[in-house]
Amino acid sequence: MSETPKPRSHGMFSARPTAGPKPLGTDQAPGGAFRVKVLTIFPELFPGPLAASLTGKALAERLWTLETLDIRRFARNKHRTVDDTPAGGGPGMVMKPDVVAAAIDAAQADAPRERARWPVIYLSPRGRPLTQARVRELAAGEGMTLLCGRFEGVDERVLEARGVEELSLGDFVLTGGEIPAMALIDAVVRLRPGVLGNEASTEEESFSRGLLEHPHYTRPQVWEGREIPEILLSGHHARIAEWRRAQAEELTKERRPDLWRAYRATGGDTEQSDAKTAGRAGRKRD
Ligand code: 4GX
Repeated sequence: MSETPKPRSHGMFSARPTAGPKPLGTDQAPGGAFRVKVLTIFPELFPGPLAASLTGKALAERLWTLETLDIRRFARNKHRTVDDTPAGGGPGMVMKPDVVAAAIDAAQADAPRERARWPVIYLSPRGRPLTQARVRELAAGEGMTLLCGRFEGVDERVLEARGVEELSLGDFVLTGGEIPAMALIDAVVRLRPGVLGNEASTEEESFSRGLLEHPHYTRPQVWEGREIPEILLSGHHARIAEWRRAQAEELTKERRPDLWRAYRATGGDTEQSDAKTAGRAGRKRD
């Protein structure tokens, strides 16, 4: 006789039906809460740092919800085995496809089938690099399911069979996908309406314009003998904006030639065509 694994939610903030009428003034944000499900063998790591600061406040306000599913609960045998030795030999262990598939299926049971509205994402150094553009798309959806791998990774067949998207946070190797999952959640949740208080528009920031950010300064005016650049104290807003743009371009050119090439290829430095910048529009440097 096969017992049906009962996925227990470890999330303190999981969405659950509320009994009776809701009090006034507690309506969800427009579009509803963004729902995140995390499949992990370490559910106790969540919400972790996501419980703090802006993401934590938004979680408490139910602008987003977090549900963790312990992958081990979907293992069939007595020892709750989630991994096995790699076919073909070699070091380490591989997460079993049957166990991982059961966990994914349980997570998707009450989620939209359409992957565009609710993708299943596996965090892995083999994935396509995560971009702010993908983060924006995810934030426009209803939710996402994140699979956190440990060991040498997950059996390839489960990724194929369940249409799993593989995303990488960068060219380095961690011990598991939990920290990348938290980073992805943070990046997505901060773009949801109501999460960033009155802070700067996210359209202004790094990557939205294809450039790294200009340097920032605050008081004191002189610190350890270093002065704030004079232009920033001038009150000339147009000249300040121009200075910042030049700084952003220099930094990008020097540190991120890949971003710089893309920026130039898409005419990022010719975009502004109003009176103030028309004189330099179209001018290409380096
Ligand atoms: N960006 N990790 C995945 C398991 C694993 C090992 C090998 C596939 C191949 C990572 C990253 C990352 C650690 C998550 C290893 N999966 N995830 N895990 N870099 O390093 O996203």
